[in-house]
Formats: sequence, structure tokens, C-alpha cells
Amino acid sequence: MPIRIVHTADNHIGMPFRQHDDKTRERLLEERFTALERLIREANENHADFFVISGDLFDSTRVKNVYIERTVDVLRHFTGNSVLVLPGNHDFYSGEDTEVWKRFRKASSEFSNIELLVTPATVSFDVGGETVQFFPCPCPSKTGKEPVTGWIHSVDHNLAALRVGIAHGNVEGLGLDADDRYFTMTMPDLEALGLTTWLLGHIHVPFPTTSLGCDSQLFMAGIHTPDSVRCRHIGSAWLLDFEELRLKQYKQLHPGRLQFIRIEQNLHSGHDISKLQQTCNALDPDHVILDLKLSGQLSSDEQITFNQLVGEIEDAFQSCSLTVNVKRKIDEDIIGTHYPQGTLAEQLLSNLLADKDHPNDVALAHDLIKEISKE
Ligand SMILES: [Mn+2]
Repeated sequence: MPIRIVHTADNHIGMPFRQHDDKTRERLLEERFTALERLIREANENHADFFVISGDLFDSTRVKNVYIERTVDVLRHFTGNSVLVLPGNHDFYSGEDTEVWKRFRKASSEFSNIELLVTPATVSFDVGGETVQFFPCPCPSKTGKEPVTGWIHSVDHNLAALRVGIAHGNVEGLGLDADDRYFTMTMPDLEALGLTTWLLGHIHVPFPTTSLGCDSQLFMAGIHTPDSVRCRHIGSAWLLDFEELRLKQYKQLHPGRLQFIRIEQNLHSGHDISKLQQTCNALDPDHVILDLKLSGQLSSDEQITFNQLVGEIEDAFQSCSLTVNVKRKIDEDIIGTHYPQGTLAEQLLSNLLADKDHPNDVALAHDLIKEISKE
């Protein structure tokens, strides 16, 4: 009998998104739930046996109760054997008083298919005659140097079972966490523990790097839907098939629908404005959280076209933040009206205006001269 697992992590339900405006914040908060809903639906459509969450389901240990209840309401719809929830480092488990998990337990108490993994001890299931043995490694705190996997050395492994480790933390070589504060594990150490596979969370980028394959001993879920412009993928989770105690195939799922895109552009001509327009036209205004950072110099005619375009973009995109620093382009007329011919300033600016390789310099010099003249 094949065993199928959907693996996710770092869902960060309740992430505050403080840097965004109210409307965008609301959308981003909502997306974390709806993406999880889509993933549960996809797991059900694929008849997955387990839905594994490898830590940081919640953004913090003090996430609002309504968010916890809503999350449980999403998870309870899983139709497979069990939803396995591991505390990560953001939603760590430090004992029975840990707020988020106390509330989660209460909210999920009537749903026997939701299992909270707060104890480092094996959990076994029978699926159609096969045994699956899970090895959960919950995080006891936000940071820590001790690997959470240490206990596995001293317990019995059922060699006739599919043995699946579930942990949350940095993996040497995969993350950027150079200071070792996040329960750093190494690939050789994980391999040495002798399990069939490892389902990990913490690094928001998925591993393996190919979306389809049959050979990997560890999986990093990747964040299920992007959380910022730093996220370079469209949201990730894994669909894993095991047969005869081995991984048969992995396939990447993409439950996210929102993308963060930052466009930084320097504008100096009508051509640059059309380029900006083309770039924005190619994006889906309902699913892109757009961050425009525009600078440069434009003539007064170009500025009219530019302002019009910016207005259109703002109208089209549901979420758009703007940082505009576009100055009036310095031309011969402007130099002529400000500085008498033959003066140092006039000569300097005219020379810089002719230097097409450095189109910003003339405006910079003009600003500097204005600044000095004020004093
Ligand atoms: Mn984490």
C-alpha cells in the first residue's frame, strides 16, 4: 500500500504585516488562511494519508484566539488519517502553559484527526496494513543551539515501518543562519539517525530545488504562500509518495496565490516610461502586491505622461505602494535661466549635461549648487 503525505511548514498564521496599509494587511492575513485551505483541499483530492506541518504554523505563541480557531476549522477538513502539527521556533512549546498550544488543544479537542506533537517521542499509525512511525522534534524555545533531534539516538526504530522525522530548524548549507541560533542540524547528522525521510521547516525556501523527483532524504517545505518581497518563490508544499518503506516520488504543490513584486526603476526618458508601463501590464493586478520605487529625471512633458501612468497603476492594482523621487530634468533652458553664460556653474552643468554616460550627474550638481547658494 502506498502512503501519501502532504508536507507544509512556516505558514505563519497571524503574521502582522505591519509595514503594509490596512487593506493590504487584511489581504495578506487572509491569504495565509486561504492558501492553507487550498492545500487541505488538494491533499484531500489526492487522498493523502497525512498532512504534516513542520513548525511555525502560527507566527507567534501569542497569536489571537480567533486565528487559532479558524486554523483548526481549516485543518479539521482533512479527510486522511491525521493532521500532525509540530511546534516550530516561532510557535515553540515550552510546557502546558504555552498560550497558543493551550488554545489550539481546546479548539481541536473534538477533532480526533488533529494531533499536536509536543513530545519528542515516536507516534505510530497503521495505514492499510503498513506502519508509519513519526519522530517529532518540537522546538522548546525561540532560539537554541542544541539540536532538537538528539533524543532519536536512544529510541527503538521499527525497521519494518516507514520512519519519518519531523523537525524545525536551520540546516547547515541550506539556510543563511550563520550564527547557529536556530537548532542547526547538519545533513550528515540527519542521515545518521537512520530514518526514511525528514520533513523539515524553518527555512522559507523549499528543498529539494527540483519540483519533481524520486530521490531526496530530506524536505524543506518552504513557506506555503509568500510573505514578503524577499520570498522568490510562489509558495510551496510537497506531495510525497512512499512505497515499500521508500520514497517513490515527490512533487511540489503551489497553494499560494499572491506574489510580492518590487520594481525599482530610474526614469530618464519617454522610453523608460513605456518600459515601466509594459512591466506593470505584464503583472496580474489582483494577485500582485506591488512595490514601486521610482526615481530619475523627466522633462515637464514626460512628467505629465509619467504621473498619468502612476495614477493608472494605482487604480489597477489592489495593493500598490509607491516611493517616487522623480525630478525635473535639467536641460539647456533651465541652465540658461538659472546661471548666466560663462559662469562656473553654467559651464559645469553644460558639460555634465553633455555626458550621456552619467545622466544623473547634472541634476546632482544642480542640487548641490542650489544647496551652496542658499548659505
Ligand atoms: Mn522558524
